[in-house]
Amino acid sequence: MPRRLESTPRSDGYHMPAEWERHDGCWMLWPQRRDTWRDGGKPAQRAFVEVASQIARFERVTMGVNRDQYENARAMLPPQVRVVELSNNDAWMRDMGATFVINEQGDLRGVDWRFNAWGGLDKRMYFPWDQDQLVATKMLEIEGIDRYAAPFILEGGSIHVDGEGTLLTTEQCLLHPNRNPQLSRAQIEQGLADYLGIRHIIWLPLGVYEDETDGHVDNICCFTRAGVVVMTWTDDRSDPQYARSAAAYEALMTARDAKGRRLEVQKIHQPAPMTMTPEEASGLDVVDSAFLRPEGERLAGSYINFYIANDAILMPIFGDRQDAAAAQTLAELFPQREIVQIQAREILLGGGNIHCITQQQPAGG
Ligand code: KQY
Repeated sequence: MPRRLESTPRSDGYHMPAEWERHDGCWMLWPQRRDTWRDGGKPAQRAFVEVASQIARFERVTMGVNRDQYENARAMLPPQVRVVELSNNDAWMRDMGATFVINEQGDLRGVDWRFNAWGGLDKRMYFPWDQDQLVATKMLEIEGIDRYAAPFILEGGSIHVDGEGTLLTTEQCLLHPNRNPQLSRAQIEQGLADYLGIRHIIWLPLGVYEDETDGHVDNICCFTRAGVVVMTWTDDRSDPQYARSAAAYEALMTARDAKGRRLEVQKIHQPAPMTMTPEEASGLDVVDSAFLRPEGERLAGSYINFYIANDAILMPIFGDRQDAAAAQTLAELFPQREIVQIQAREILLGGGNIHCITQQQPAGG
């Protein structure tokens, strides 16, 4: 039986590897929440099937499903995707799932963060999240992997690492009073060092405009290899994203990583601003306990929210004139990987994208 460990990954010689290191597989959760996914989740389910099917060409995929959707998910997903009953309140495996850490021998362990649905009851009101809080424990139990219970709130989408000691995040999210108001910045930095085995943090001020996660880094910037990052950009100075991307660019250009290197910073132009249509908004259930998502609301569209699979990049596209250029840039940044483009508006309507709905399990030694 897997153990709950009272030490920390850092003290035990574990660290979070980079996403481009070899995976054993990928974890996802099945969308059905009617106040997040329109039309009872059906359009999103089709998009998740496409993501899972494409990732399964490169690594094994496990889909966690609530019991009332088990048969439907099993029927919609191809046989090579493993479907397991795994209760959840919503489908953002990046944020609810375990973050895997590895040691020199290739042994794996999992970090189970505290989760409050992107800000608790203060603002977001994605109540309840009691089942989401248990997802990491259960996936580690299924895999027989020992677990560290981190004593602070963190979502997987709010961090990226280079696997060589550097972590990338945003002040907007990690220092937001709706996450860990009892902790100082220094204490948060210490927690990240202890539970992810990192030595150096690059702080970006803000995430993407109107990103309801309070600016998860995985929508604005990520490492593509050690020393190289790619970020979302706009040339339109009148767009509210301009100042955010410019501030991130400035921070990245003056940063050094854990090994003292300056970063190479690549840009991908964002898709044209997208908003929720009246038809899309009317397909959502309105409940008091959920964040209201009205028509006309700007969607936090970004090409940066891609998943690095074994030998492939799964990238969101939106039917936008920037799609082709974004795919070309990613092909240049990942010359050894197939670039798989997925129409991802239905995932974006829920508040995130492909990176947010996936969680890699590194290959052990
Ligand atoms: O990690 C994400 N971007 C998911 C945010 C979802 C918020 C709930 N709709």
